[in-house]
Amino acid sequence: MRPRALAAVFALTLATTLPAGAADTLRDLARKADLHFGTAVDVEALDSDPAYARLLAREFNLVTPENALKFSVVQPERGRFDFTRADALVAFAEAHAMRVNGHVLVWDQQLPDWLTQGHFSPDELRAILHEHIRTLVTRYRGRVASWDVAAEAVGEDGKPRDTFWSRGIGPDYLALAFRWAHEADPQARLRYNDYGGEGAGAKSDGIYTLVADLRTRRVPIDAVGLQMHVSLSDAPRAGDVRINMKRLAALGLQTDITEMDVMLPLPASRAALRKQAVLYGGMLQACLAVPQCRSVSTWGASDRHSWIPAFFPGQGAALLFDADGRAKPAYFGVRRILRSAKAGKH
Ligand code: 9MR
Repeated sequence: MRPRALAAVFALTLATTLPAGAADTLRDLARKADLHFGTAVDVEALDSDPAYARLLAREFNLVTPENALKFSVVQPERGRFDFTRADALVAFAEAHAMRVNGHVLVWDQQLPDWLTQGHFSPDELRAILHEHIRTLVTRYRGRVASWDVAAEAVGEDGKPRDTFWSRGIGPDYLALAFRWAHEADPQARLRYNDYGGEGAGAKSDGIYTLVADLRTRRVPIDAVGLQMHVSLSDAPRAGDVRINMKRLAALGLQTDITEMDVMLPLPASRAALRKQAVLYGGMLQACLAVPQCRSVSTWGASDRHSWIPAFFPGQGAALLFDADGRAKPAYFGVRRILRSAKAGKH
């Protein structure tokens, strides 16, 4: 189906299925708190699972394609770009007044073989990356409000990671990527996005040092994304997250919680689901306490479409809705906090 036609179908299904009391959805409460509430989207499931599409449209006002804009998906052969899935998501978002976050321009995973096996010189790699960024960002100029320009470039020790791009182009690849993205869409909000550096510690300090250096060099970076893939036993303290957001804000940077999920051992017990709700609520409160924190996104909407069970066997139930789209304790907790925040600082 063509993206426009797809969008029309979604608009129709939404109009006929919104429950009573829909004004109390996450997206409406978030808007009143001057925040966006988002999710990663499995674009294939948009087609095959109408209940999933309805859930997205009802609860979220910000979407990130989970995989549709990754290098190997969008440029499977050199110079041949495939925007089928990304276009469908952008059309869906426009039909439902959602913002789109583009994900991700420079990352060292999900790279196509033609690139990783290609033995390119540094100049050739620069040209390939420049062309890739220019093509994607130009195509969605004015339609994709923010981009994850670069992701996961810092190691656990806080030092820059050795990646395909740093080896191939040299350490300046990050600054170049931000400059090229800015040239292609000067209005887009440009973000650095990483995991495991949300609170206190070496990695968080390393990310801070990296983005502070970019700011000093007048590289066009606007925001830092804190991914927040956590478990009950391994999550940062919400107070440390708030402090980290504040020091990033002092550099002139906005922040977002970009990929939150809280994995639980399966089957998830009631006690674990309650603790999960507390964790989600604490991170949302950290964001609400810092005016520069502009959005909270989960890495998926329902447990039916989540990366966790495939990557961490025996774990799952990480999101706000269960596999049947039913709201979990974490959803009600988040909603309660948003409701009380609506007259807040944002
Ligand atoms: O959820 C994504 C999964 O479907 C992909 O197979 C995987 C590939 O590595 O990437 C997952 O998303 C990642 C995101 O793009 C960047 N941050 C970490 C996310 C979870 O691995």
